[in-house]
Amino acid sequence: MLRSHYSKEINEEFHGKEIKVAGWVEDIRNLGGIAFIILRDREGKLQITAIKKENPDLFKKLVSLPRESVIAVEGICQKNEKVMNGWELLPKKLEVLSIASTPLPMGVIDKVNVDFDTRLDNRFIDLRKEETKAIFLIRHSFIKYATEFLRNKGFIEVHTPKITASSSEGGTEVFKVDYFGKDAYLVQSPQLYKQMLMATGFDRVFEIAWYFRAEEHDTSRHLNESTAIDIEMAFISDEEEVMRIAEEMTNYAIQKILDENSKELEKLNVEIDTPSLPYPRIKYDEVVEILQKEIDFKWGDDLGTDEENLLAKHVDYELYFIKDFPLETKPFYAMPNGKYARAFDLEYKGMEIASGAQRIHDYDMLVKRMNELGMNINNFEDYLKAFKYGMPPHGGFGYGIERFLMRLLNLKNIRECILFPRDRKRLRP
Ligand code: AMO
Repeated sequence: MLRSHYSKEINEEFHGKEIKVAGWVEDIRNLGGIAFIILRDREGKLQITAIKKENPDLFKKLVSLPRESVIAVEGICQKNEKVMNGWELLPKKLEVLSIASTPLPMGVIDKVNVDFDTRLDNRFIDLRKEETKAIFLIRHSFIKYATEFLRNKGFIEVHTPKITASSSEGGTEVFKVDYFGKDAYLVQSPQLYKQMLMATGFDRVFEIAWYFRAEEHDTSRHLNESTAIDIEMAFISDEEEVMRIAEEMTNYAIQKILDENSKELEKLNVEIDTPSLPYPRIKYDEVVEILQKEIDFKWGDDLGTDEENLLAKHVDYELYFIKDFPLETKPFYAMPNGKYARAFDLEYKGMEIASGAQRIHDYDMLVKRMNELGMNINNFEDYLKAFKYGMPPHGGFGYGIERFLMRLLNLKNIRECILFPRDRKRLRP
């Protein structure tokens, strides 16, 4: 065993006891007869205090290690009010597990600002930084608790194909792949599959989904490969039932993050209040009225970044829904309601983080709608078949994980929220 304890596990009972810690050499301060080594592990840091005359060989080996080398140290815990965390380790045995090359491509504790590309090029080191790591610990909590909420509400976790024969969200924004000589595509979302699953009797499903979108634009809020929490639920009477799941899931996860991630939130300098339920609902028609007071905006126009930002200035809430969109602005599968769609977007600080709808579940109506939109229904044969033999009313949403985190943590670039971002320029690492 290379490690008996993490640094943070040391407490009063450990004084005078022997333990084994392991991690990265963050810093070395050699004063000649005594040296202070900061060892960093996943949970925190610990000072190793080496005294030359007590063990000259070990001392020499320790102080000559390049920063960020990996070691395991066996030693005696000693209480010391004067050192970080109130504890130090007096080393007895040292194992060098990996020597780091020099110079490092970027520092871990240095205060100098490294540009974002250098950080992403060296993501494995960037993730050693406490602020970067904090984002992913909060991401972990968000997914853990959002899905815990869904499981508690009877949703079943599913995994649908990522390579398909047809596109789900329409448009040309698909990545084509060669599938044994046939054309195939990476899925834009699990939309078609999660709807087909509503014809099975599963009733409520969710998926941590991968979205692949060959969108050309290079913005701070778009990724070409992103992740989402997708849900679909059957036997609903309207889209409001779906919206309630979205808002309650959000509040549940935020509350848990507040309970469990105070250290990480502090590292990122973020203060959060749990929003009150229900979130306000703003109808698209009201949005038009608000926007028309300031800009040229016609009924039927899509809401872009500028419009969303402008709207946010007129709303006193951080999280709110926009609903009752013009039918034409929403995908073919959204349930019509006169000239409107039973669809909604969830906005967070002026950016769409999720969108959803009640869907068309009637086969004839769906085919009619697809024809109206000029879609080739032959490409959707398998999807449409699921509507012919018993399909209950249903609806769902897709909830962007990176978008949510970006807003929760006030981050300027969505790439901060995914380990190895894929964008127009970045296919590596
Ligand atoms: P939509 O296309 O609105 O809806 O996507 C749902 C949510 O996914 C996130 N998202 C993205 N995040 C980062 N980069 C991207 N390129 C990107 N594209 C989407 C956003 C968005 O709100 N099938 C429907 C959902 C449904 O109705 O169930 C869909 O995909 O947060």
